[in-house]
Amino acid sequence: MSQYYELASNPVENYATDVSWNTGGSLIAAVGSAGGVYIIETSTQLFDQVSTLTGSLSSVDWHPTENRFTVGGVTSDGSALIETVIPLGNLTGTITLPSRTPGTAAYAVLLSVKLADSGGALVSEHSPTTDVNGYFTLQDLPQGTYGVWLKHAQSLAIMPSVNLDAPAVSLDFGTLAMGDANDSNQINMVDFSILGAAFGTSSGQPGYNADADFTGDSSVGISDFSLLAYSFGLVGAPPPAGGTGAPEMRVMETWNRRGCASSPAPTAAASPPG
Ligand SMILES: [Ca+2]
Ligand SMILES: [Ca+2]
Repeated sequence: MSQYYELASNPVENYATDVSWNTGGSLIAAVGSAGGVYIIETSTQLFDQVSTLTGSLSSVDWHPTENRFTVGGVTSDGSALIETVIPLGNLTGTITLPSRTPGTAAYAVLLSVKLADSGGALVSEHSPTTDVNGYFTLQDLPQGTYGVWLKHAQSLAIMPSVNLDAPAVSLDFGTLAMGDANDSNQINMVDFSILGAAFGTSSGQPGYNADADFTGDSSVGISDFSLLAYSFGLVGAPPPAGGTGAPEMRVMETWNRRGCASSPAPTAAASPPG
């Protein structure tokens, strides 16, 4: 029995002239007679068009140890072409906010997200806002394995690791520990004092301080105290230190210079019986 992946969304008549598997076989890169470079996820058969090069691309080879591949061929203007392509991926994250109701405005919050490489150095910084169900997406991240440091201004930071060696990856960050009124990444007496000074007030009243409203209901009360007390004495994950992530950022710039559009949403590939 055989199976094949049809590049159904390709807007031009095209056929694959070469394919190459990455190390481990989780991804396939394919190039076509009319240009276009595709990444196919082996397990799901989802694919992304990762380049809109036009011409006749005749070869593709994954680098044996690094997450990149090289494309060779002739472009539509007749130039010989050798390009290195780093696949980009999207990360969709979800958070849970205690004592808030999904589907309400209190669930749409600004987050600080920082990617760290395997050595703990900062790669990139992001400021996504979640939707009302706690979801956010970071687009066009260079693939690889990262620590993802995530903090809400009133929560302790967490830093799970994620493997982005796929066009679209999801990560559940779990429930945030709320109670950090001064955004210090520690929940201690300082936060308790801020909450105490505003206790019993609502938005618009004297003494109200939104920094102590951990539940997002525009008032400071017992439910906010409960969240603070639950995590009192805890410290969040330290943020990635230093580094500008130069190698990764160069990849992004190269990508942009080449005029490659961001990857479209993965589309289920047809797989007729073969
Ligand atoms: Ca604090
Ligand atoms: Ca509150």
